[in-house]
Amino acid sequence: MQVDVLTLFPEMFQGPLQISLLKKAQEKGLFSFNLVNIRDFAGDKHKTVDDTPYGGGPGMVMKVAPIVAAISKSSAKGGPNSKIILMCPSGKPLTQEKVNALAKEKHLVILCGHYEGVDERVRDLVDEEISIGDYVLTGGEIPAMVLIDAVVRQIPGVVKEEESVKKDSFYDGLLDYPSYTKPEDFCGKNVPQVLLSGNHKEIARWRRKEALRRTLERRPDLLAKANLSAEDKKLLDEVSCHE
Ligand code: 4G1
Repeated sequence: MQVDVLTLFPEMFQGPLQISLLKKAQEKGLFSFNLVNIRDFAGDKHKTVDDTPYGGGPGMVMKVAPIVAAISKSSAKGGPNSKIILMCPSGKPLTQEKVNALAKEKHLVILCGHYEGVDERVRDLVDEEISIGDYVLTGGEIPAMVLIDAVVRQIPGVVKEEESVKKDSFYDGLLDYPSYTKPEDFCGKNVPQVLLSGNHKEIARWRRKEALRRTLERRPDLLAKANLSAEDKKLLDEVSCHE
């Protein structure tokens, strides 16, 4: 997958995309990203990329022409396979379902707004508008990084064990079970006995039950949407009866 990021602040991406899993994914040739500075597409000698809003009001609006030029260049490179995404608070909420769908794309062009946002006429060139949540941010750059992180780890071969992707939170709509590593006793806080038992069937049952317990207690909204087996319902019964 090729990802073009269109932004006024390309430096913001240099850290997060060049460490850990995202770095390895690039080394394996599974993913590459290209930072495009929208300022390079400004038409005047002062490299103007923003201006005051028509109608008045505070802040600056990103100009349409430099963005259109930047998108045109990126999508020409990607041919008909380019998906143009605008990160913005009025977009569709990002979900794991959306992430999994985007992981199948060949070329993503991700546009990040800044200041008070982009000129409304930019939206005509965009395939999808996506939001990572309801809070005020200074720009779409961090949301773009969130999207890239989530999408890249769903590309086959990026995460070593296919297992670990499947076991992750939200794959089956539940939260994670509690995890422990050495030592067995930390200041009198002990690892649950079942995890030391070596009984894999019991361990799997305990983990499923704790994942269900946690989801019930913390995110009942997720539980309502999850696909639960008959066994899950039994475990859930045990959890809610013995509080
Ligand atoms: C109104 C949040 C404005 C913000 C209502 C999630 C937020 C991009 C996102 C804002 C942004 C709410 C996102 C707000 C984002 C122009 C530049 C828009 C920054 C901008 C709840 C500022 N997911 N926010 N406006 O934060 O880009 O993707």
